[in-house]
Amino acid sequence: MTTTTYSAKDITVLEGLEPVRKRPGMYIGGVGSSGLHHLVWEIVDNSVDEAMNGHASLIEVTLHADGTSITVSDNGRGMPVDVHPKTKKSALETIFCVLHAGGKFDHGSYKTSGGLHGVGASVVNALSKDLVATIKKDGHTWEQRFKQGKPQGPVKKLEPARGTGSTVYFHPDPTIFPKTEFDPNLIRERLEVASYIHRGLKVTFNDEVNKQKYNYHHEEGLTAFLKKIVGDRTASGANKAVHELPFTLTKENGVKIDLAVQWTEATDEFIKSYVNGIPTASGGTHENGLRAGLGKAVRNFIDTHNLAPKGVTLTAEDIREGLTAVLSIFVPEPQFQGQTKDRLNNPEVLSMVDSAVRPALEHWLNQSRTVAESIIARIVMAARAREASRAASAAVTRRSATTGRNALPGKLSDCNSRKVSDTELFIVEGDSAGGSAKQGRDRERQAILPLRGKVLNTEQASLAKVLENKELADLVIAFGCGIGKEMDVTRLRYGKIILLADADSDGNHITTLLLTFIFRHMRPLIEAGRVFLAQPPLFRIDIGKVSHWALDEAQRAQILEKHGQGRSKPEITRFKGLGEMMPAVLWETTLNPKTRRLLRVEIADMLQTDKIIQELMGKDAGARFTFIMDRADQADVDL
Ligand code: TTJ
Repeated sequence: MTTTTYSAKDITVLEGLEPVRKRPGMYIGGVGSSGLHHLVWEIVDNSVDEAMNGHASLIEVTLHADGTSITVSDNGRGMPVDVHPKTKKSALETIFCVLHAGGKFDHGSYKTSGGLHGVGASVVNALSKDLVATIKKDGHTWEQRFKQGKPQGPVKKLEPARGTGSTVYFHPDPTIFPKTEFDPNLIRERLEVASYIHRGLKVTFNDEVNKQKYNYHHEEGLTAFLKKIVGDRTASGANKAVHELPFTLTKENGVKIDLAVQWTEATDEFIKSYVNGIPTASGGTHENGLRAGLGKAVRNFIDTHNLAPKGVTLTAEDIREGLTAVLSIFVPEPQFQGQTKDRLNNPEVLSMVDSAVRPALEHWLNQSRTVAESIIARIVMAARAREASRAASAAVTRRSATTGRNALPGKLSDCNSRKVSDTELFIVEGDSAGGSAKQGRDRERQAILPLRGKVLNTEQASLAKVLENKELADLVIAFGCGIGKEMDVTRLRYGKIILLADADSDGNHITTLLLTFIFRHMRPLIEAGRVFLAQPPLFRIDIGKVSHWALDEAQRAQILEKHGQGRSKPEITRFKGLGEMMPAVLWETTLNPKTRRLLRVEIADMLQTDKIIQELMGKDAGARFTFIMDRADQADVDL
């Protein structure tokens, strides 16, 4: 890293701040929550840069009690306050008032900017109702104040001060942002991640809204991060690590690579990756380089030591099953891609990561033979489990494929239309509810599959075991798209899969079991947005001879307001069960696409979901019930 003395003359002057206030979206992506929080990342990134360059060790962030203003401070060198020869303004003022003002200190250091990031302190200033910069350097405190980006006077020299550092207080402008409340947890999490990525950095978060203080400091860096992730995923006893010490790698040659890897008993692959400190949830060339290098290292090791199993060939997925990893890289000019700009696209990065990982991992495997053997055993087990599942699911799929519709489950009342996008499969709990649904439905487009009795809890069951369960095997056949690694969403026989259960605790239980099954074994259906929850009404309101149905308390109030003023006294009953509903009423309230309300099942946060499901399905039966109920009134169901 080059160290340059940064002074006023190094700053390039570009333009003023009017364009930022006119079109904020161009600079921070939008004025919603994401844009609002960009302001925080932008300011914090400046302190992180100072720390990365070796000049600061502590960053303190305070979310003030009002929830809408923030102070960030560091113990770095302090932003320059000397006066610019051309503009006759302080360097500080230039940093905050000139768009894209950058200095020589950009060169040779990794900008934390990527995509929408790094737009500069000036953008934050332009979009803040108030901003105060306080600098300690040269034996004094210096201060300059701004409103909506405009200086309220020159930088002032205040009382004497020891030490150095920069502090910025800002309050986003409510005339720009419709909602200026920060999300404490979002900020906390980002700071925590930063403390792992920047090993040794001390970060504190003072959440004055919730009166909580957090101190983050990890000398172990990503190794500590990985330990936390594996620990979280181990919550229920499954997903344990198969070896104690992770494989770690830190390397700096053009790109800076930092990596920690551990194989676990989990059945999926879990990689968290970052580029210049920015999360890359959709992966990209860095993650692919990791996969490539890792695969080659393991294969080489297996070949060199004649460890290949008999009777089964190892696939790339077998090698990565249960793999848990954190990868952080720093590249000078990251290119981000995708709708949410969270996938790295620099092609050169793939081979850089690949060629760093392969030899290092191979060396590590050779150095730690017992560990290597546990890992290889894990991989071979994955391959054998895959073979067993494939055989089992092939048996089920064959049943549906060979004999066509004749092989469909006997209790499936199929729809007539074969135009997939038009059709819906309702999975209904119990025969009597199934009967009402069968009579009330639109036969052309709606199919009904009633489930009898309890569905198997699949959380800890192997795929082979799952398919021995008649209810679930029927479900898989009705879907027609296979299961596990063999599944193909494009073969799903219906446009929508809709779970329809009573709005009581039994109903919630069955919904939870089904969602767990789909999440574990047919996750692409959820990812493709094809899984929904139907919402049967909660209340019946009888007014005179007319019955009204309300999906929730809000609707109940609406109905009472609209129809309850007449002569007859409204009578409210809690809805008992789908089975007691007349088919026509079931159609009107729950099935009819024109009047019903559906919830689409979505996965908000994979790690969180995984953890919740494990905790709920793994052991504690009681907790399962609240799981769905708590979320039942949200617009989207976060599994
Ligand atoms: C650049 O090189 C000379 C000494 O000052 C260096 C600098 O600007 N460091 C710096 C900036 N440290 N911290 C910041 C900073 C901190 C916050 C909270 C906000 C902003 C915009 C910058």
